[in-house]
Amino acid sequence: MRGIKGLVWEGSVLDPIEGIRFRGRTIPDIQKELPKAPGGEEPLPEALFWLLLTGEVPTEAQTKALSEELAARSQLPKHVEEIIDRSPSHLHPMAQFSIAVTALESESQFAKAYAKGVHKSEYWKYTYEDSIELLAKLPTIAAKIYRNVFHDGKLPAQVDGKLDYGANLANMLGFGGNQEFLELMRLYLTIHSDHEGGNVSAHTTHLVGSALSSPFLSLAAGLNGLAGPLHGRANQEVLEWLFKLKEELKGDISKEAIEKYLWETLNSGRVVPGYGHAVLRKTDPRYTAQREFALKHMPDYELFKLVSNIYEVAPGVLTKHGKTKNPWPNVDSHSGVLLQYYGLTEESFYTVLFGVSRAFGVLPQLILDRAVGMPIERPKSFSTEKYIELVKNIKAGN
Ligand code: HAX
Repeated sequence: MRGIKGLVWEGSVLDPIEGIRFRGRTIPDIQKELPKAPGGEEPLPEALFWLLLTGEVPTEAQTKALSEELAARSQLPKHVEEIIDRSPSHLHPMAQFSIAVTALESESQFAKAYAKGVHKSEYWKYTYEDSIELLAKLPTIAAKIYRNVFHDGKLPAQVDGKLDYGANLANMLGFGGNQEFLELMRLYLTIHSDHEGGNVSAHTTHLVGSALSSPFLSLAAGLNGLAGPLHGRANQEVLEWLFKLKEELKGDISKEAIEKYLWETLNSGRVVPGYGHAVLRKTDPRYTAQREFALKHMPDYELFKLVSNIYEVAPGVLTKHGKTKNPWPNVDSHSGVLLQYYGLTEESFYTVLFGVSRAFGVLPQLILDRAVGMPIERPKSFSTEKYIELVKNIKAGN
């Protein structure tokens, strides 16, 4: 269905050359226009949620009120905590994340209101309530999974009602002492949020939501799609691929050695993770924003230099290979390196952070879908045999 225009999505539009615009604003625009934390430089994701939902940039006071509301609603129900704590550590963090979000269904005001027979003109209000509740709880879920799987199972900090969303997430993960990491979280959560409606996670959330499943069930479905290696898990794949490259090249990260490794990947029938895109035909501006962050905060970091060298070689190799329509890097090519630098080295966790962010993009649309009474999504399908018949008829001029 590549290129078929068949969805309505208000929050963002993706231009193949220019990249993403959130309600008409580029990434540099939102970096400039959205409210920041005191002393901070990067935009706050909760301000982006406001923008995506309403089309308006919130004031600092409005953003602060939203940060406070999200912090106040961050506590998990006991059964969700228990489900996370009982998950075995070999269960992928994204599977744990999806299970925990599904288990929040018990809290759904929408599901309860629907069961009571509330009028459909009211659906959006309950969807809004559920969405705020869900966003509020995601950092605690993510941090619990991270601390359980990779550390001692204890949260090093509780949510602080005075802090913004990114800061609370960073604190609970255990990186609270580092102001640069806090800034990275704010930037990361903002730029990974929305990428128009047709990508797997956004489309799935919208599709499942169209059956009037609650925001909890709808987002969980989207997260399951985000967990795929061709979508959000590409950020994990990139790191694994980089480490193998480093091992095989034994420290030689010259362009010639990288080129040889790229060909080995392609000739073995695998994709080069972090490169290519279904819509983009240029370097992803989300890649560029992260590259600029790296140039500012870690210009001499070895892994960043490696990513930069690959950036100089891979587009040429992929063009020569001749398959991919877009030989340029996407968002996932860069995100993991930044996290590695600050000590968040467990790459199988990275897609969870992407998932927290993606909620900021897909939930506003779910609220709007309910507000305008979007119908259930149900495209028509045919068997291959029927398609052959249709094509034959077209060829015969019938
Ligand atoms: N390396 C090798 N081959 C690639 C490639 C890559 N990075 N990107 C595309 N191709 C191949 C495709 O596999 C396809 O080959 P076949 O004809 O043999 O099936 C061919 O080029 C044409 O594909 P395309 O039209 O250019 O790309 P698609 O729209 O089908 O797929 C993908 C887009 C992003 C899935 C694809 O480019 C890819 O697999 N990239 C690597 C994985 C990745 O980085 N995914 C993250 C994308 C961003 C995102 O969603 N983040 O969450």
